[in-house]
This record gives sequence, structure tokens and C-alpha cells, in this order.
Amino acid sequence: MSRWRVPGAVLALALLSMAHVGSPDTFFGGRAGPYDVRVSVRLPGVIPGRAQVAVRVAGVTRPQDYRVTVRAGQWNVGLKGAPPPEPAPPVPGDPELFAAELWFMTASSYQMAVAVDGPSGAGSVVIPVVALATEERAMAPWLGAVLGALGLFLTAGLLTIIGSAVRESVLPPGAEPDAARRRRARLSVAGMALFAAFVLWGGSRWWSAEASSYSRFILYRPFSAAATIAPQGDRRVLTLSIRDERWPNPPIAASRYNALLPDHGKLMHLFMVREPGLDALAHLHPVSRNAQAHDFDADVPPLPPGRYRVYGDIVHESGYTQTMVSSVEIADAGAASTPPTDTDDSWFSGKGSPEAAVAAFDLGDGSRLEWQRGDAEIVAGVERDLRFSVRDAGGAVVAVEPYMGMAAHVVVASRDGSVFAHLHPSGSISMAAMQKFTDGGAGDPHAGHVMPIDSAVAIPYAFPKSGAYRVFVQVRRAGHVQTAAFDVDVRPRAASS
Ligand SMILES: [Cu+2]
Repeated sequence: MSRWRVPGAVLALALLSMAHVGSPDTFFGGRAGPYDVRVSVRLPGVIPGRAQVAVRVAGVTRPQDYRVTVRAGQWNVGLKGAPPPEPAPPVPGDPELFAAELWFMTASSYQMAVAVDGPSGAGSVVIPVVALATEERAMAPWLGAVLGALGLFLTAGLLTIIGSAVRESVLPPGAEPDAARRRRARLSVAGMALFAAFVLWGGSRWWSAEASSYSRFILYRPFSAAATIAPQGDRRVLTLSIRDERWPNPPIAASRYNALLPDHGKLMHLFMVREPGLDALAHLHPVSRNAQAHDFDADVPPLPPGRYRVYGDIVHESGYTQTMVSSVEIADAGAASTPPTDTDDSWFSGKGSPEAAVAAFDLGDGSRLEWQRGDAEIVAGVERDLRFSVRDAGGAVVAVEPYMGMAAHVVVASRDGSVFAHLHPSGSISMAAMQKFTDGGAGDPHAGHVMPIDSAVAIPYAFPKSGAYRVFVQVRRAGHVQTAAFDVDVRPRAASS
């Protein structure tokens, strides 16, 4: 019977649809008081599970002078209800790096506090982390066979014991059981066999129910949504329709799927990427038709015809973020007569710059957007800073205007469609969720900023798997959004690790 009690967890089956599509880990770059920190949270794949938290504090040479702690509380409980801070001891061999393991018990949105105490004083930062289960662990066939054989052996043993006990346990040694005893023993064995079968059946039902509730409620599955393009008067409108039982109207406030929170002032950030070449991109901000937030409309920009992957990013008030996935066909190039739905909408089509230590994308106005990749190859799963800057003809870094509050927006898409991520200088986190956790959601701090800012950014990120990617970088200058595209081939991680 032990077969039914063993949480079989050997083989990990990665699923196709994941958060931010294939890139569920959290990366943050910013400040904790006086310290420059880079934080990464690698999820365990299954929930409950232990996440690997790495905190890099810039400029540390004597890690023994620092105390770094992390703690995480669920969005609806907060840090007051969180377990005590977990120390993150220094990692030997890298003085800037501190690491800890954190348990995530529920698939939900968390706020994670990172505190650094060192020679310059104490500082902390609260980072939104969405703990997602992205894997179902299947039992290895050999383990199933062994457990099945053990279960069979135990059941047979149980029946033998019952039979012998009824037949001859009260007989003196050497005495032969009579026919009546033998019959009673057979009946008892038959009864016990029925009971054992019932228990095994019940166990199997329980096992399946657990597995199905895991995949229904715990395993990450974004809202189901469908994209369509249809004319509305003289407009050509893309609609992303959310139809999901977890998205009732009105949304349930206590659920992690509660009302939508504007991120950079928009309820949805929608990206269209042309297949298979990733040679066209649109970054749109569809507007909900009504308060139900079921159907979001945006004017289709003048993009080349073809099949497009559609990704819709939303953030709930719980800090839970989702990327809905769909696809849509653009039949013809269309006229660019209608103005975009939103002045922050932007689109691009063209080739990507090839890989280089310094890859430069010509912005067409005498300036270029550079990716300072360095000579090291980009390896799957290895965190690095993605460094971008806009430079003039002379090579000097020029200022940009904030594009939705940020110096740059970066879109990472893998050619096979299995990875899609939206990054900005703070990393992969939702700024709206971060703001909400930091001050209770007093609004978007970036809204309305138009002061020029430095275009040199360093964005912490790890490409989740090897393969061909295209990286789009968007900046805003003189009121216009400019998009640069880069190609990158992410190498597999060495087999030893
Ligand atoms: Cu956007």
C-alpha cells in the first residue's frame, strides 16, 4: 500500500506554457538603501518548493562585514505575517555574492524583502516575486514498477497472514485445521481481498484527485485568451478576449486573480511578434471595452502581413502577473490612416543586428543603439547584465526620454516561441507590483516624468534555455519610440553543471 503514499518526484516534465512564457524566474536590479543590489530568484518548478535566492551586492570585498537576509510573505499577508528573515551567507569564492533558500508554500504572489546590513549602514528593498509551479513531476517507470511490486507483495502477505491466522492461529502445534476452519479462512481471505481492493481503489482515486487539483489550481496556466482582428468602422482592431472561469466579473478581491493593476499606467501591455522570423514587433496598449475587462481593443499598426504571436501582459492587484498567449493573422499591410489607440504604442519591422562583442543597431538618424555584450558567450541559465546604450555618431552616450517611465523596454523572444519576456532596467519584475508593495500603491511614480535620462542601462537577466533569440530594445527620443533588434544564439550550459 506504500505505493500510494510516496510522492513520486523524479522526472521533471517542463510544460509549454509558462509565466512570462518560459521565463518564470525573477531578476531585479536596483538599490537596497545605500547598496547597489542584483537579486535573482530561481523557482523550484514545483510548489511547495525551495527557491534559490542570490543577492549580489556591488563593491563588497569583505563579505564578513555584511549581513544579508531575505524573507518572503504572501501578498495578502504581507511581511508582518512572514516567517523570520532567512540569513543569506556569503558564497565562497565570490565576495559580492550572498545566497539563501526560501520556501514557497503556495503558488501565489509574494513580496520578498532583501535586507543588507554593512559598513555603510542598513538598507532594504521589497521585490515582487510570483511563485509559480511550472512543472509536474512524473514518476520514473522503474520506481513505479518497484513500488507496484512492493504493493503487490504487501497485499499478498496481508492475505496470507489473515488466512493463516483464521485457519490455525488458535490450534495447538501440530494439529490439522478441520474443513470448517479452512472454509472460514478462505472466506476471510476473500473478504480481506475485497477490502484491500477497495483501499487500493480509494488510494488511486485520491492520488488522481491530488494530481488533477495540482494541475488545475497550482500549476501555472495563464488565463485563456484569444486574439482576433476585425474591422470596426474604418479602423482595423485587434481584440484580445479573456475567457476564463478564474476571471469572473467582478473579480474576487481575496483571490490572487483580483482586479487589474495598471503597469506604467496601462492595464495591458500587448506584444505582437511575427512568425517565424521575429522580424516585426508591435508593443500596444489595448483598452478594455468596459469595466468587465474581458475584451481589450487596440488599433492594428501598419505591420507586414503574416502570422503573429500575441502576448498580453497583465498584473493583478495581488502583484500576480500573467502573460496570455494567442496568435493572429494579419492579412494585408493595411493603411496607416488611423492614429494608434495609445500614444505609447510602437511598432517595428526589420532585421536584427548580428552577434558581436559590441553589437550596434543603426537607428537611422545618425545614432545607434549598442549592446555591449562583451566577449563571453551568452550561456543558458547564467545571469548577466544586458548592457544597452544609445550613442551618437561620435560614440558618446546620449540621453533618452523615459518611455513609460523607463529608460528602455526590452523584449526577449526565442525563435521557437517557447520563451517571451518583457524586461526593463529594474529587471523582470512588475514595477506596478513593486510600487504596490512598497507604499501601498500610491500610483505610478513614473507617470508624467519627461526629464531626459541616461540611456546606458544594465538589466539583470538569464536566458532560460539555449537557442536562437531576438532581443528588441525600445527607447524614446524626441517624442518617438525607436526600436533596435539584436540576434543572439544562447549556448547550452556545460553538461557538468
Ligand atoms: Cu507596454
